[in-house]
Amino acid sequence: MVVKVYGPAYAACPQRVLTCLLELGFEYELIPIDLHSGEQKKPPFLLRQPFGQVPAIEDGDFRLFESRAIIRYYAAKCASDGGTNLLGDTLEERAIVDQWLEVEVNNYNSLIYTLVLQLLVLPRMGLGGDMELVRDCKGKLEKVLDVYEERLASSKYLAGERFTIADLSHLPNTRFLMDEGGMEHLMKGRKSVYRWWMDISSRPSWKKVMELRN
Ligand SMILES: N[C@@H](CCC(=O)N[C@@H](CS)C(=O)NCC(=O)O)C(=O)O
Repeated sequence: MVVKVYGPAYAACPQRVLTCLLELGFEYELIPIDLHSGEQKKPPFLLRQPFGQVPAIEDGDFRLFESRAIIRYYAAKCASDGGTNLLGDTLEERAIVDQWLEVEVNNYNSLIYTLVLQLLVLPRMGLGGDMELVRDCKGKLEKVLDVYEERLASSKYLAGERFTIADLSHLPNTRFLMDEGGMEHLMKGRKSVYRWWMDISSRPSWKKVMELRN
């Protein structure tokens, strides 16, 4: 079954899902949603995602939204079918993957979400970003990255020695820091974090998603 992914390939949350599907070898069809015209807030799309945000998927009769729920689902499906395992083998390994996925949502994404809003979205709408808030978020992000540095100094990937969806989930937001966010120095200044970024961002799945943006 071909997985229909609703959402543009340039947006971070659909990128998370596309990278996961590519890693696991699921066939997909990308159905663009025009965020600029507000298509995600209109009734046909709201039937797929009642909060008016991308991505959403349709896989036969099965529908799902929330990018991290989607990647968890496909990772579990693939692992239980004996395919690529992006989750870990034991209950404990899987719990560590979950732990870092939660860190990504609560400690990492929450700060970067605010930075993207203040530095990209509001200026594009002709509104000035709140630079005090940006400074505060950057300071908090440095502390989070210090924790990552410590972890990644003794572990190849966040959840251990293998690449998992916990690492994958960090790709879209970390690209923002490295590119238009102008915060490359925060990564480069942390040897292990930077080594990790260079590793995960060189995976063919992510490179393909970067091509799909154009
Ligand atoms: N928690 C949701 C967040 C979805 C989200 O923030 N999507 C953004 C694109 S990355 C979006 O739809 N933005 C347009 C909007 O909010 O109207 C997920 O991970 O799927």
